[in-house]
Amino acid sequence: MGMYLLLLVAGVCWGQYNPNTVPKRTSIVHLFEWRWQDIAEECERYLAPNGFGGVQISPPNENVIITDPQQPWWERYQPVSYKLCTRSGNETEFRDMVTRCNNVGVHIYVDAVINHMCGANAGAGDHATCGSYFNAKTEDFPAVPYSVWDFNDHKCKSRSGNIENYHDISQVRDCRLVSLLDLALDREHVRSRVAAYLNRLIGLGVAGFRIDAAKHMWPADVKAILDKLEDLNTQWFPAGTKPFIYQEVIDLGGEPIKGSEYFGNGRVTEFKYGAKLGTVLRKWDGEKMAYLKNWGEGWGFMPSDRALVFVDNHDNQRGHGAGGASILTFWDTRLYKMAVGFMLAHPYGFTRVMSSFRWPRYFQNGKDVNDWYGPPSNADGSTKAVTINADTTCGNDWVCEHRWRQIRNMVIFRNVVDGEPFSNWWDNGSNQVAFGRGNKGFIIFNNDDWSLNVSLQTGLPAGTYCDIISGQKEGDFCTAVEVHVAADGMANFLIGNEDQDPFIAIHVDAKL
Ligand code: QV4
Ligand code: CA
Repeated sequence: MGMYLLLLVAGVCWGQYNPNTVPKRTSIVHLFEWRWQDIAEECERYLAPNGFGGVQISPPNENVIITDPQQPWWERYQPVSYKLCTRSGNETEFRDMVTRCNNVGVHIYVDAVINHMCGANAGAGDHATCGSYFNAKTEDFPAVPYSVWDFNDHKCKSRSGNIENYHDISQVRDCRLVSLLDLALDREHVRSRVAAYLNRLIGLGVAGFRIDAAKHMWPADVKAILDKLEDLNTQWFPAGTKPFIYQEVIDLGGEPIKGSEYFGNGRVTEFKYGAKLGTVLRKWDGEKMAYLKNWGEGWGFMPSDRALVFVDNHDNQRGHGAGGASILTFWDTRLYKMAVGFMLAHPYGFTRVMSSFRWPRYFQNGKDVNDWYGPPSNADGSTKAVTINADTTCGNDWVCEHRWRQIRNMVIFRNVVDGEPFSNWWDNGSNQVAFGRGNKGFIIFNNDDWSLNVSLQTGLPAGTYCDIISGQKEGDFCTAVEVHVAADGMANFLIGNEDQDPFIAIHVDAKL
C-alpha cells in the first residue's frame, strides 16, 4: 500500500510540472494573437516537421471589445465569459486546431485568464466577442454567470479598489489589477465556473495552461481549482496525465510575494531569466558572457524543474509587465538570435519561444505610445491571415521568429541534446564563451569586439559537422560553415566579431 500511495502522490505532483510534450520535443512557441486556423496549418506544415512540442495560444474565451484605443491586443485579457469565441476564431475552429495539432504531436497550451473579468470602466452592453451582454458597473456577467457576490470588492482594503501597493500581499491578491474586476476565487461558485471552463478545454484535447496573473490569486485558491481538473484526453494522452501548469508570477525580487509560493501548483515563469540575459548580451552593468558559466540556479533563479523560461514575452517586448529596457526582442535582431540560441542550448528550464507581430513603434519621452496596437488586421477589424513567403518567412506583418533559421535550428538542437549534461565550458574571461551538451552538441559565441580563433574540446565524436546557425545540413552537404572535429574531440573555431550571427552550433544530427 505504501509504495502505491507514494506513486499516486508522485503522480499527482509530478504531472503538473511535466509539459506533456511528445518525447524529444523540448520547446513550445507562443503564437501570439494567431488565428486558430493559421495555428492548425502551422502545426502540420512547420511545427511538427521541425520538432516543436507545442503552442501557447492567446486567451480563447470571450473578451470585451474595446474601441478606444481601437481593439488593443490587451482587450483579450478582459474576459466577459468562457465562451470560445474571439478574434482568433470560434469554437469549431478551436476544436479543429486542437485536433489537427494533437494529431501531429504538437500540443496546445491555453492562456487562462481566471483572476478577473473586464475592467471596471468597460461599461455595459454586448460589445464582446461573442455578443454576450454584461455590465461592468454592476458586475453582472450573465453568460457565465457571475454577479456582484462573485467579486472581491468587500475584501479589498485599498482606497481606490485597485492594487496600490505591491508590498501589501492582500491588496495584490484581493484588489483590482489596473481596475480589472477581481474574482472571489475562494467562493465555490467561482471555483466551479473556472474549473468547468478549464475542464471543457481539457475535454477538447488541450495539454495544459498558462495561469495569467497568478501573483494576484492566493496559491491555495489556484490549487483548489487545479484539484478540480480532469486528466488529459486519452485520445492523445496516456490515462492519468495531469495538465501542464505554468503560472505567470513576475518576481524580480524586492516584493513580498515570491514565485516559490506557487511551486505546489506547477511551474512558474522565471522573469529574471530574460532580464539578466538581455543585460549580459548588451554588456550593461559590467556584465559579460564569461559570467554565464554558472547560469541558472547559480544566478538566483528558481530550480530548473520549476522554471518556464523565455527571452521575451508578449508583455515585456512592448514595455508591459516586467523586465525593463534590457529585454531583447525581435527588434534587436542580432543579439536576440544569440539570446534565444543560448537559452535553447542551455539545459536550464522549460523553454518558450516568442512569435510576434510587428507594430508601428513610436517613442515619445522614451515610451512607445503605440504599445497597445493589436494584431495585423483587416478594415473590418478581423485579424489578418498568416501568409507564408517563398523564402519561408511570414507576411502580413507576422514576425515568425520561430521560423528564423537560427531559432528553428536551435529548437532542433535542444531536442537532439535533450538529457545531456552541461559540459566543456570555456571562456576567454570576456564575451567569448563555449559549452557542450555531453557528446551530442556544442555551441560557441563571440560577443567581443575582436575576432575569435580558438581550438576547443567539443566532447563530440570525430567528423565533419554543419554549423546550424550560418546554415544547416541538407542531404550530404553543409550549406555554410563546416566544423571538423578530430578524433580527440578537438575542433578549431573562427568567428569574426562583424559576422551576421557571431555564434556557431553543431550537433550529431548535423554531422556529415
Ligand atoms: C487603466 C489604468 C488603471 C485604471 C483603469 C481605469 O492603468 O490604473 O484604474 O485604466 O480605467 C489595460 C490598459 C490599462 C487599463 C486597463 C483597464 O493597458 O491602462 O487601466 O486595461 O482598463 C494586459 C496589459 C494591461 C491591460 C490588461 C487588461 O498588459 O496593460 O490593461 O491586459 O486589458 C503585472 C501583473 C501581471 C501582468 C502585468 C501586465 O502582475 O500578471 O502586470 N501580466 C498579465 C498579462 C498581461 C495582462 C494581464 C496580466 C491582465 O501577461 O498581458 O495585462 O490580465 O505585473
Ligand atoms: Ca485577485
